Amino acid sequence: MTDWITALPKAELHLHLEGSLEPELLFALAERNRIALPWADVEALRSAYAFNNLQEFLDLYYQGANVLRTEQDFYDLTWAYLLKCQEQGVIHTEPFFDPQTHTDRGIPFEVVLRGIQQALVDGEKQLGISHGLILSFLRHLPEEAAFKTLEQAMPFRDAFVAVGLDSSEMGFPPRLFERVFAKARSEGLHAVAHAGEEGPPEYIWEALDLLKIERIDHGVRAIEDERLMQRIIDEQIPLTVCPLSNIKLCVFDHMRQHNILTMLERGVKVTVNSDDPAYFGGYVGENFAALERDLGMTREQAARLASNSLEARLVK
Ligand code: ES4
Ligand code: ZN
Repeated sequence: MTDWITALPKAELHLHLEGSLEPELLFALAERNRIALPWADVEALRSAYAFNNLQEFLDLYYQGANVLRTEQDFYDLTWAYLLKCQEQGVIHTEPFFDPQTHTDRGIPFEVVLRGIQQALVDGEKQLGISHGLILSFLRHLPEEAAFKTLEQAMPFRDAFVAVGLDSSEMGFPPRLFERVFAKARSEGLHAVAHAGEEGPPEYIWEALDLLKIERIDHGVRAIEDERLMQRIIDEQIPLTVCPLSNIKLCVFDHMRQHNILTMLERGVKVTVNSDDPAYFGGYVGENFAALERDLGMTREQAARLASNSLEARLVK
């Protein structure tokens, strides 16, 4: 990664904290919590990071999250991510966490939240990195489970800025979560959602019109629908694009086919993000570097992408 990329002040707007769990920390937490792992060592785990689609990745990602048990575990996970931010010139982050991944394993909501929140507060004080935490619902689980999660979160309302929607996209359209998003918005929370990663443009329309989201996570399939493109450009709705993720999950065959710079030049407010950096081969800086290497991104384009990320923050 080159110095000029590091030097650009950037915000990261699409990052799953559970996806920043590096194999080394995963093994250390397994040992600390006396959990047996199905992989012999860090290398064996790393070599399992080969995916044909989103679901194959998610299966491993949920398995990895199983080592996260205590408040200290969630603190250590978040702190390691914030140190990466500092290293790479990320001055603001709006990370997701998936409470259901943990509460469904019997970890209390407040254990997860307190660990993450304490690290974020320390990161602000000690590293100067500002934040806005996003509570994300798992869309492969029922609406009722999302409602229950929102209820558990409400005593900690001030710890979040938004709700999100992630996990398996195909077969789980945004419309299934219209009511729970309405409830969250009535509590004054912002709304974002994964849409148009693997799913069709119709899912992006639903996320905008029914969930009333302010920012689209991924959204790369918007390019298939010209009327949708016009709306996104006219209303300057930000897209949190994750280039290395899209290649690892076979959304595009090769980085040379990625549409992020085409979108940028058409006037879409696209941003560069890492999604699940421990699994996809890098943090924000490595994502920028891949765009330079394979798409010939210029410094001027990089500066616009970085400036978009600051403008697209929910927390300013
Ligand atoms: C995710 Cl890349 C991606 N898509 C949907 N849900 C997710 N959760 C973690 N990473
Ligand atoms: Zn994501």
